[in-house]
Amino acid sequence: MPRYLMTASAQMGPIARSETRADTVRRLIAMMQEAKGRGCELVVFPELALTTFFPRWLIEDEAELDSYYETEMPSAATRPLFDEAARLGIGFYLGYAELVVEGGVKRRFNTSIIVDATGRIVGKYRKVHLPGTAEPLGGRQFEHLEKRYFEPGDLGFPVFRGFGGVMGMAICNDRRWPETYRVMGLQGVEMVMLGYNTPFDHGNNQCMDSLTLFHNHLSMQAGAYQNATWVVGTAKCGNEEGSRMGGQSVIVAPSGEIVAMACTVEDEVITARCDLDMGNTYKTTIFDFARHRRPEHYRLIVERTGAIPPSE
Ligand code: ING
Repeated sequence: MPRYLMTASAQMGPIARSETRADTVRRLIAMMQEAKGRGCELVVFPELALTTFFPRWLIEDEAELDSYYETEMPSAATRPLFDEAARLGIGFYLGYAELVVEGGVKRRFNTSIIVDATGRIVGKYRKVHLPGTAEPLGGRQFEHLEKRYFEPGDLGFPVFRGFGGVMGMAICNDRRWPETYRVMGLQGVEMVMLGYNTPFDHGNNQCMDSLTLFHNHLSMQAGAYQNATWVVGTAKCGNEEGSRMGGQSVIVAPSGEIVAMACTVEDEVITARCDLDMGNTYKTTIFDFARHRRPEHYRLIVERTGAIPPSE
């Protein structure tokens, strides 16, 4: 009997700097209701889904910077999203900026959570691969200051049991790095959920920037296929405070095929019936890691090429 998981990717259009948490939570709830109405058990929201993509600006006032972070999850402003999820009986992935105080020190992370159909948080992830710079580059309309506003994630790439399978999370730039999927692939992941905010001008290089949408799908399709896992990639997109960001949210099968794709740059729900057993077709043949992978040789090969100094 296939383990079908009816899954939704809830793409968001732009979030204006002036939008409140109540505004964005209302938008998320509307898409959650549409996903449920279309029979879904899980809905994947974008990265930093509660605010505009603030790392595009140099923000020197600490109080203003702190205003983009959540100090508790759920908070009074986000509790309605959790309550509606429990009322509808649908789980969700949510990306947000996390601010915690540890030993009197503020720590800031680009974070995502998985919440089950009862409204309980069953997993948390903190973005490992932070693109951009810590200091402004200047000379461009928008910065990309994630290294200034977040620490690299300290939770690794864990997987979580839920929704009848093995679930994993990533965030935006993580999807470009094969290690992201492989660390979860080695843990038997069956679905990787991720949100992204991907501006078209990041590379400041016309050739590279013209391939933004291609590289978006290439990264997720490769990760899905090479680790025999579903990948759900959900954009926040459109013209957000003058910064144009790519959409084309997708649901990718373990075969690497795109089975659903958004076609607007607005709030848009796409859905797919995901057979969580589909990955086994690959995990027991061409990507049977036990039979075919040779980790003991990889280090030897790398050492011989000098990429990693030979171990003493
Ligand atoms: N954004 C972008 C991403 O990795 C980027 C940064 C854009 C990198 C385009 C390379 C090319 O999709 C975030 N938030 O990581």
